[in-house]
Amino acid sequence: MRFSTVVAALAAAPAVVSAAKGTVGFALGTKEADGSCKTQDDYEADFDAIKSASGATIVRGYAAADCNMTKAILPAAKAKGVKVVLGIWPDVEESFNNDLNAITAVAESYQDVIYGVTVGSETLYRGNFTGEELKAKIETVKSKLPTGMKVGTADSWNKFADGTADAIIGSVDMLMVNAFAFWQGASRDNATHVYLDDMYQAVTHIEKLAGGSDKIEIWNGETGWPTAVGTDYGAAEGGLDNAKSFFQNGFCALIDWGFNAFYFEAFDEPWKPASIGDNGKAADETTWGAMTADRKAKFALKC
Ligand SMILES: *[C@@H]1O[C@H](CO)[C@@H](O)[C@H](O)[C@H]1NC(C)=O
Ligand SMILES: *[C@@H]1O[C@H](CO)[C@@H](O)[C@H](O)[C@H]1NC(C)=O
Ligand SMILES: CC(=O)N[C@H]1CO[C@H](CO)[C@@H](O)[C@@H]1O
Repeated sequence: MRFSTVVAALAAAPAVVSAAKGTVGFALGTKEADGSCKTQDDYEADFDAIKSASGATIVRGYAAADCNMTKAILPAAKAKGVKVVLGIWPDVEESFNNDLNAITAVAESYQDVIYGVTVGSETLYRGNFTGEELKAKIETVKSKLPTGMKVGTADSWNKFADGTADAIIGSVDMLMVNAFAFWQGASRDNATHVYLDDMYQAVTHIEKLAGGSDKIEIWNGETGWPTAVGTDYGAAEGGLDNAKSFFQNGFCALIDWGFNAFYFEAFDEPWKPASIGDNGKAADETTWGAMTADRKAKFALKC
């Protein structure tokens, strides 16, 4: 779809756009730069930095029991007026149970701080579950949480667009659609186009199936761009200026059109080991932060 068509479609369809700007959030890791688990004080420092640089007051995590995240982050969030989307990692039974227990232990007392719960991150993309299997996990979680607490999942945009996620649509309150123009090898100049097109395809499919735009709360669950030079993927080139361009022209465009979105991620994570990317090359995942590990914004973060 042409960029102008996407923009026209977004503008013409109240289904996916509202007059108000969307909400900016950040994905947040559980570890300090040296790999130690964050404490409540560390999360409070995170929130101070995020709020002052971007104005954002919502973050999301991935595995509630990892590093005892839930215990440390919720009091910090309450103190700083921040909301948290907690995650359950359902891929293996042990983490599913640990994360779920960590949340149910505090769900009642922190109902005002927990924005919602995601069951799984890209499990369909990895082929770990079918839609039906994921649906069962989501419904189990929903049955254990206080009534009214939002439950959903996060997955790659194409798994929503191509129908892989169809089975879960009737069981979720909230969906996180991940879309990385970078991992699609988009050049800097085409990144915004690719990103908006991904979101458009996923959102239109979800809304069609759900029977309207008011049925499921949709967020862009992750997007981002690494700042290290040399971390290229096809025509997508890592670097500070390219990341800044993507944040300010791509991410903020989505926000301007009324979508809510989480930038991946708040801070660099230098402790992360190199992983092998989809192209078989070593992928450096340490520099995706909008801020450095010592919490300094790399570029202007207000949309
Ligand atoms: C989490 O806290 C418990 C005590 O409440 C402790 O035994 C455990 O080692 C902690 N786990 C991590 C990963 O920090
Ligand atoms: C830009 O992205 C769109 C959508 O993915 C694609 O169709 C188009 O070929 C790309 N253009 C360039 C110049 O790479
Ligand atoms: C249900 C299922 O397929 N679970 C698998 C998900 O992936 C992990 C590894 O990441 C396996 O250990 C699980 O068995």
